[in-house]
Amino acid sequence: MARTGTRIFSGVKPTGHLTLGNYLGAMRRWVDEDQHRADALFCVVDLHALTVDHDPARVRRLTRQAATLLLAAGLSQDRCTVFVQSHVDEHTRLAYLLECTATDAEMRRMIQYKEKAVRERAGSRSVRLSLLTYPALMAADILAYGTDEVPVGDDQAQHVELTRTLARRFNDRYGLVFTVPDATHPPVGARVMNLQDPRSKMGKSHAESSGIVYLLDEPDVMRRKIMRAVTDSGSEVAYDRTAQPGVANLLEILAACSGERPEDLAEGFGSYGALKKQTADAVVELLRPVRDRHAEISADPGYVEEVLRSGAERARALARPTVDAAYRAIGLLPPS
Ligand code: AQP
Repeated sequence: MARTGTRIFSGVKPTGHLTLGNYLGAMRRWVDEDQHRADALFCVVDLHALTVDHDPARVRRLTRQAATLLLAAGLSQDRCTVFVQSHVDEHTRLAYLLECTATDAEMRRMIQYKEKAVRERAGSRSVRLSLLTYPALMAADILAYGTDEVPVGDDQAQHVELTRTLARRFNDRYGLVFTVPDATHPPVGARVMNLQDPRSKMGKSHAESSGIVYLLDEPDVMRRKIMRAVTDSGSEVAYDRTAQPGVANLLEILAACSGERPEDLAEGFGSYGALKKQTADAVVELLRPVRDRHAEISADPGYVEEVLRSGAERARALARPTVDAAYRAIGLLPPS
């Protein structure tokens, strides 16, 4: 696990059960590529789950489940560092300095803030201040580790861009402390859409679950959801995201599973039914080993705890010098 030159950081929020979107957009690359080619850290970003109305016991449960799923998907503690965000104080220590670097206008421009604030208000819930400021915490998650690359789905591109802006601004004002990271996205599967509403992202925190494939859904449930996916009027299978978003989503999911191109796949189907069936089969087979391994690892909770304990210890040691340097650079007197 020695640093090879490139450092990678990414995370998942325990705001719901992890989805096919999380897997295709992020986790699969972490497992298949990132942990093998770089010094990679993967984090269950539990503090981010507190930015919207939450149930404490559920967040705890989902945090453990997300960590277990990361390991079940194939992250190995011999190859990378897996830990829980709240176990490493450096994240919140640095977040405050980045709040002092960002402007409120920058925070208010974030699409996720706008969308989630609307959702909270629609549910007659007040909008937590942390929903507005959370991109500063996300920037801290990334910058604390001298991260070069942040492998994420498309929906996180704006937050990574803000992270880059804050890193540059801090470095310009106070001296070179932070590495300016790049976001990386998968070639297909960077934005898996909701099966019932293919113009919206498949997000894990939606109340209505029929359009969302969860990694731990039973195979027959996955199949049913995909077979009932909303397609478009007409019957020709063509890859056109604007005119046929439902069909395009299925083609992209199948392409992400099979390694082919959605355009090429479209030519091989005579009906929506055949496309749905092949997509359902591919998703079930792709996720079967993850579900099986999740069951095995869950039977040994001591193993997960040990991975998270040693992961947090390593993460703390990596983050501390950078965060201390940021404290000094911004003008805070070090303790004697
Ligand atoms: N639908 C998606 N397609 C591709 N990538 C996705 N990701 C999330 N959804 C999709 C990527 O998965 C990683 C972890 O995501 P997250 O935990 O930060 O956020 P989320 O799953 O989008 O869930 P939220 O933010 O709790 O709320 P909802 O569900 O309401 O949107 C990230 O790399 C993300 O890009």
